[in-house]
Amino acid sequence: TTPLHCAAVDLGATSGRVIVGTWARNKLRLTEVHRFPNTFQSLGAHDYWNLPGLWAEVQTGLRQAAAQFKPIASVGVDTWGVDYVLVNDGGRLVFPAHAYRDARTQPGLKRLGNTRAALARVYAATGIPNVFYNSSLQLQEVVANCAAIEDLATRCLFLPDYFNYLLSGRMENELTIASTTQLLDVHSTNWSRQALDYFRIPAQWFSKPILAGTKLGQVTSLAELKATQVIAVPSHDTAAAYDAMPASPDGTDLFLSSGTWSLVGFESDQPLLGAEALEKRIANERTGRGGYRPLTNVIGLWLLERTLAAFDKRPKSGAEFDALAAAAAKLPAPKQLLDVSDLVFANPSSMRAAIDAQLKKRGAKPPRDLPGYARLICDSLGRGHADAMRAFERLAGRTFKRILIVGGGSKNQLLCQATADAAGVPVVSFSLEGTAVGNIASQLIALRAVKDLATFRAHLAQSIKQTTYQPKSRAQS
Ligand code: LRH
Repeated sequence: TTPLHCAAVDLGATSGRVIVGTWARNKLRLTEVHRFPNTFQSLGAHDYWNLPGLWAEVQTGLRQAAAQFKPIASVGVDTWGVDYVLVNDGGRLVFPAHAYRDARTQPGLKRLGNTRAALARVYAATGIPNVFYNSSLQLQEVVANCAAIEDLATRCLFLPDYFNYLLSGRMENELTIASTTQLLDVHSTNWSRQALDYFRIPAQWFSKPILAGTKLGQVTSLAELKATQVIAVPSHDTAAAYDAMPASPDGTDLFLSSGTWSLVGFESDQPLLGAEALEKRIANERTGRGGYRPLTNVIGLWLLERTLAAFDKRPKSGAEFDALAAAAAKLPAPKQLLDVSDLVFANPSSMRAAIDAQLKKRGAKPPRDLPGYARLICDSLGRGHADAMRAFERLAGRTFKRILIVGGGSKNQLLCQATADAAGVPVVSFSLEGTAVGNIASQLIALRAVKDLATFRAHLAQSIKQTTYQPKSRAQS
């Protein structure tokens, strides 16, 4: 059989990549053709994404893909959740793209947090808890503070929707990314009238979300790819990463997509709702097929990324990072872990100072050096992952036998071991760019090269390398 080449555009908050997946004889081979850093930038009081810069990198990557692989059958885009653009009918941006860590949502966050009845209603309607980055709070802020926006904007596109539009000329909202907004009805695949009304967001800005696998037409903006199909994939990176989990079909695997954020969750045919789920901040996001992936968002390697930035001698290569991890592993376990759910870590000017301040409050001393911080952060994240697992077990009445980990953090041995130790179950790491794999899986299914996701996962499980971290001591729950 002739190999089939699909391109995945995978944009993360700290780095982006274009990866070509080549499917032949039921095996997927990945080639990273382009990787680039990403960051938001501050201007005055606000934080913005550099969209022209990102689009230039996406084009560079896709041209590279087209030069190396002929033909590229299709392309799919996934990005981090919640961020959006507002455009007019001609697709022109009418408002700058803000980054989700911008503090502009704080008043709305507090208002909803302090109104228990409204909070419970919004949660019952959308299945999404009150988190500072929600698109609902971001859009609420624009509508409230920029009155003219309702005349200027006719459409709200979430970032993968916007890149799909730049590639194909078609404006659609895709389901998985729509499910990160806190504006989607948790019981259907439509927008929630109740949530839109509460936040005072115009309903006409959205169209009924499409499912993953929808073909959007040929690439119209790059001559080199004019025969390439644009396919809507599970365009929320976390949804794509979850699709790449070679999970056992009996539902006993907990999923951890580990990158800037740690997304801990599982797949289910029903949402997890109610007062306790809300209190545990369980987000009922969706799969590309319309099912549910209840998850909690633990702060993730953002803690480490921002702490490394504070040190001059931060590791610059994989080998240097391994040396740091080895030094950290040799240290005694920290006496006091961090409370990783503390909002002070969301976007502090100095992460190191924020960590030191929290430790001081809890009567502990700051670590002496970088390995000390790395150890403290990985152990604290491990504890955060384990706490999330226990909450899911209680609320969903399930028992998880393993934790499957993909994403950048799956290569971090310290983090994998700390998670296994805290959770008391084996952690299976696939050292895999899960988001790109899930993105490509959806394209292969849409192109009918693979029957369905279960078949894809079974093939993947056959061919993929895995490392198991056994728990060193049983966790106390
Ligand atoms: C991770 C992620 C996560 C959240 C956050 C805003 O990249 O998509 O699931 O939605 O970014």
